[in-house]
Amino acid sequence: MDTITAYGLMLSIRFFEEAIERLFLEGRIMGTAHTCIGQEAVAVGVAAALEPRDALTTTHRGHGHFLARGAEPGKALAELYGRATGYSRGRGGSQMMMDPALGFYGANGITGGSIPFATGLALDAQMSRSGRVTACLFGDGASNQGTFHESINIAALWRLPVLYVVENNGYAMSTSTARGLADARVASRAAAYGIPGVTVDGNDFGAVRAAVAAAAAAARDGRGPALIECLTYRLSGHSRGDPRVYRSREEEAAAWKNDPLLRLEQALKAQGALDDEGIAARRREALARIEEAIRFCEASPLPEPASLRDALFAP
Ligand SMILES: Cc1ncc(C[n+]2csc(CCOP(=O)(O)OP(=O)(O)O)c2C)c(N)n1
Ligand SMILES: [Mg+2]
Repeated sequence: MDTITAYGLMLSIRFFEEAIERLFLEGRIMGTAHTCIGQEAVAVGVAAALEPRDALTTTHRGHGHFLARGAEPGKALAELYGRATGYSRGRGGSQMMMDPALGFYGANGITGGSIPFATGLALDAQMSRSGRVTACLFGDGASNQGTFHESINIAALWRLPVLYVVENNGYAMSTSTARGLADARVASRAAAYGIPGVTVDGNDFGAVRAAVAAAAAAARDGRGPALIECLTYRLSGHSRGDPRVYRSREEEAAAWKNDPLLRLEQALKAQGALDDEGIAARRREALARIEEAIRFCEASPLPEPASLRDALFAP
């Protein structure tokens, strides 16, 4: 994936998430959602480093990961609208989107729940010799769950082809990492399991892609898992309606100066890859894609009541 394509994807994710926040306020979608504004470089950096045969698991904050992996914005948004055209036929909502055809095995409402799941996918890849690498995305808060330690221990022991990618966005709900992590560097925990642990600037698309690509090559080569910590910042609130009383507006203003989109725009301009007009055109195109997705959702039907019992494990 070239950098301009990556930039277009990051813009789509940003506008998708901003649209969701607006649609909630307008009462056009219901429930709740966790947006990833400020974390787009991690999503696209990871996706850009993977092959089509690889697998990805995500968290409650997973829209960006799904879009980066190639999901159609309209079908993803239709899940939040509860429409029959959604990836999970409108039954899953924000936290239950998935598409195995994209190697995207979905989100998990249980903090840390995707970590053993991804480890199992990697065990399958090893047993079937498929050459598939699984990237498991989760947050700093999830790294305090027992599943993190249990999974990494077994993956290290069995040299499973899995990459544990932690999005250290500074917060787990209202708890800052300073208050929640005994050692602020999640990557240092890799030493306990004898696997490589690296910390990268998670707002730098190129840095994330390079770290994940190197770890994926090693995992595919039978050298086992790695722990990659991407330092970023959740510019949005935790979920819908978060008044963000646990942090100051000054802290947020400083974080906006490190916005990954701004950073990539500056880099593209410095390289001469895009000028101001090129950037404005990319922004218009991405916004138009999201507006088209909204129109698609609003024109989509709700699921038929008679289909309510379809696709259940225990009908
Ligand atoms: C087992 C479990 N405990 C608590 C929660 C409530 N909860 C939802 S999101 C969240 C914070 C997760 O923080 P982090 O892993 O850093 O992800 P982020 O929200 O920052 O993306 C918590 C505690 C939950 N969903 N599952
Ligand atoms: Mg977090």
